[in-house]
Formats: sequence, C-alpha cells, structure tokens
Amino acid sequence: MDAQRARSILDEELVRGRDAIAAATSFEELEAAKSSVLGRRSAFSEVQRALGSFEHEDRKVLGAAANDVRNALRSAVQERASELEAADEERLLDADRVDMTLPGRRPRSGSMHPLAIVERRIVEVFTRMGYRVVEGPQIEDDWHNFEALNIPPDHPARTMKDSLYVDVQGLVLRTETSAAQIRTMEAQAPPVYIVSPGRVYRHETPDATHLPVFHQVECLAVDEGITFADLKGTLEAFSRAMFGGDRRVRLNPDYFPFVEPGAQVAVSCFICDGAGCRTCGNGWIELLGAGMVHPKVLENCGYDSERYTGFAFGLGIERVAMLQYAVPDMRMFGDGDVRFLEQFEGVA
Ligand code: 2NL
Repeated sequence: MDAQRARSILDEELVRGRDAIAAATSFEELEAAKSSVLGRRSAFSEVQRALGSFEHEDRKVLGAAANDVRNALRSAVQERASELEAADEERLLDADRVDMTLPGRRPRSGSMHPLAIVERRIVEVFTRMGYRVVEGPQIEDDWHNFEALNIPPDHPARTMKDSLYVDVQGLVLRTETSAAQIRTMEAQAPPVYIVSPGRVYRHETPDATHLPVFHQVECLAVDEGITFADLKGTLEAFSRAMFGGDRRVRLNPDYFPFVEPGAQVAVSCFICDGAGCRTCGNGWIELLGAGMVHPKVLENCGYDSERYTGFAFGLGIERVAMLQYAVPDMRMFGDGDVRFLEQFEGVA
C-alpha cells in the first residue's frame, strides 16, 4: 500500500464509519459498526499497520491523519451511544406515563359485620364501667363447659340434642362463653369484673330465630358484698346505655343451673316505650338471662362462697342486632350476601 492509497482509505473510512455509526439503532449495532471501522481487521487498522513502511514525512502526516480519523470515529461512537441511551430512557418514560388528569380508582374498602358492630357496642358499655374483656377456647372440655358451671351429667344441656361434641374424648364446642369466665376465676383471686364475648355452638336447626352457631356476651362480677340490687342496677345501666336513657328492666324468676336465684330479664321496648307494638308485642323485650352466681360455681373455682358473692348475665348478639337493625331473619347474618352486609357500611 502506498501513501496515496492510505490517504484515500482514511478519507473513505471516515465517511463510511460516520454513516455506519449514525445508522446504528441499538447498542449491538453500534458495537458492530465500531469494530467494522476501527477493529483489528478493519481497513483503518491495515493503514495503521502500513504506516511503518512509509517515508518519514508521509508517516508523520498520515499518522496524524489516522489519529484524527480514530478520534473522530470514537467520539461519533460516544455521541451515538448517548443518543441511544436517551432514546431508551424516553421509551421507558413513555411506557410509564401516567395521565394525572384521569379520575382515580377508589379502592373498595370493606366494612364491619353487623354482629361485630353490635358486639363492640355491647362490650364497650361494660369496659366503660371498668370491666375487663376475657376470651377463651371454642373447643372446651367437660369441666369448663359443664361441670364447673353446676351442669350435672344428666342435665338436658348435656345430651346430644343440645351440644355439638368434637370427636375427641370429652371435648365439646362450647355452649356458652361462661367457660371462659370459669377459666378466669380459676386463674385469679376475686374481685373479678369481666365480660366475655364470643361464638358459641348448639345442636339446633337454623330458622328465623335460631342458629347452631351464634354469639354471646356474658358479664360476671364477683366481689365481697355483691347483691341482687347490684345485678338489677347493672342491668338497668346496660339497657339504658344500649337502648336509650328511659329504658326500664323487668325480672321474672327463671332457672339456670349456674345461678341461684335466676331470672329472665326483659327491657321496655325502645320503639313503643312499653305501650306494645309489632316488635315487642306487650311492651317488653326478653333479652337476657341473669342471676346470682351459684355458690357451687364459686367453690368450683376455688372461691370462698361464704365471703364472696357475684352476679352474672348473658345475652345473644344476634338477637340484639335483629332488634337494632330490624333484621327479620337470623340466618341473614351468616348468608354472606353483600347486598345485606353493605348496608352496614359506615355504621362503625
Ligand atoms: C342466656 C343465659 C346467663 C349466666 C348467663 C354465668 C356465668 C358464670 C357463672 C354464672 Cl361464669 N352465670 N352466666 C348466668 C345466667 C344467665 O345467660 O342464655 N342468656 C341469653
């Protein structure tokens, strides 16, 4: 190769190189263009290798020209690389573009179940009076569900008709939340002022007013000098906090094995105020079971029944919720029908 040929190769390669570099549309193509114009097997490299064989003057001039070509092509590569990078970035931003003027998609938030709302309201009435909330297992043993509560082995509540037994020796799905209160009394000395909300189970065919799985809140106070008057006063305070300031309570004798005496408690109707209406019939709504804790129950928990007395009462959450929200059928609480449940949105 002579100097003249070298000169024209450098000129051609500068033009061809710039075109190839500018034509690259990806980093791969740019890399290929770069190695085709500056790589070891390129015409440019051939010129460089030939430089040594030229006259001194030619070598100086062509060497400088080769340097210029190499620098020009390298900066063309750099420039194209920056352009490709910017284009990549632009594509990314485009793909990620958010239209800030579109209306937002409001997330659908759930709402509390009506039974949860009512349970919370009931429990709050008691916690405000200083009661503590206790909970216990839903699968209970015979002692806590029956024996300690003075329910003897031949009591009707023991038979398969009323209880749901687990297929493990002696275990039962608790039939009342009292079991949790027994556990609390076993674990601590009096005084106790506790309230126990929760799910309970009975062998029952569901209908408009019965469910095999339902919910209760029970209240228990044990201390020195607790009397029946304390029971009635507490029932009145609860009824007024729950159903309005002018509620009255009525107690009729009733039997529960775990209390003596026992009473069935009615509250004056919060709709007709006792006059009689569709909801109550005769002006009274039967709502609770109550009584003075049976001395045997206290002794079963290790309490001295000569020194301590107590009252207890319980009520069904479904029953209260039906009254409060005029729900005609208890089964609606468990159906899971969104049209029913969404009506309680924003209630609590
Ligand atoms: C009902 C019956 C009642 C109790 C619950 C109770 C709990 C202990 C000791 C004594 Cl630990 N009694 N609870 C007492 C009387 C009635 O509720 O079926 N209510 C709807």
